[in-house]
Amino acid sequence: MHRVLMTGAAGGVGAMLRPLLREAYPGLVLSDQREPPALLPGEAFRPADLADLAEVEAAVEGMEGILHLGGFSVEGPWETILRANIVGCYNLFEAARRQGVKRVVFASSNHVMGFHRRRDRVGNAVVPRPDSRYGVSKLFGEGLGALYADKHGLRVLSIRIGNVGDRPIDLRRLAIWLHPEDLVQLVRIGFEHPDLGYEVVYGASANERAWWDNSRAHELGYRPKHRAEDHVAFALAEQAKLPPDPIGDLFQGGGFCSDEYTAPRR
Ligand code: 15L
Repeated sequence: MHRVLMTGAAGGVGAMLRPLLREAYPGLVLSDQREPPALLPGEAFRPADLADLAEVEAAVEGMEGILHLGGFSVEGPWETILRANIVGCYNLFEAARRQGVKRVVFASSNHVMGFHRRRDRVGNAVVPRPDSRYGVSKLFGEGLGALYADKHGLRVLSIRIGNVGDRPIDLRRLAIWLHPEDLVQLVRIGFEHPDLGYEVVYGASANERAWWDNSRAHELGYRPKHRAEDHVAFALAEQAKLPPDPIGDLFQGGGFCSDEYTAPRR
């Protein structure tokens, strides 16, 4: 895999992955609506608005693999989610098909499963319970990935990413934290595993408090190197600064669940 495109390159996760992915894929090409800061000499950038199929096709032309981080990365108004994550994700997969791209790694999200309770341990065969329009849009992206894999032979890995960063920043993140180096390991499985057709895995480091059964990722060779528990004092100290969230604290999606919540208390 030499020609790899990363969408959403100007975003937070894109910035963390850029230097790590460049080591693995020296020909890494970056895409976003705006140019990422501090472009290095020789670092290629292709601008594209995900809502514009022609622009997306131009960006993916000649690529073998795409890491699709692009889109809107939190809850937002329907019009925003529709444009960036529904239309945008369709355009990404359709452009990949038209341009003969071989593999797509799709940045899905833990918010596909957000309304599962924290006491439950969920694998990738459990019914999704999205916690937001954003979570639903990520589920749509997973569906597109499966469709383009089954119908058009694209090889697709959907990673239900937890929370990417240098360390877990509260109690919830002790369960779902993902170090950027571990994310790169999962991305590489998506680009390099010889038998990949369509797979869904969870994007979490080696977290003792995990709510997810990530055995499929392990079967595919994932061996996370980072442990949330190594940062437990910091995460709990940060948690102590937060107010209780009677709904969010029950569910895996946290504040994404309590936001706009109008159902009876559970
Ligand atoms: C996500 O999917 C978001 O992209 C990120 O900004 C965080 O909110 C993360 O989930 C999380 O659940 O912590």
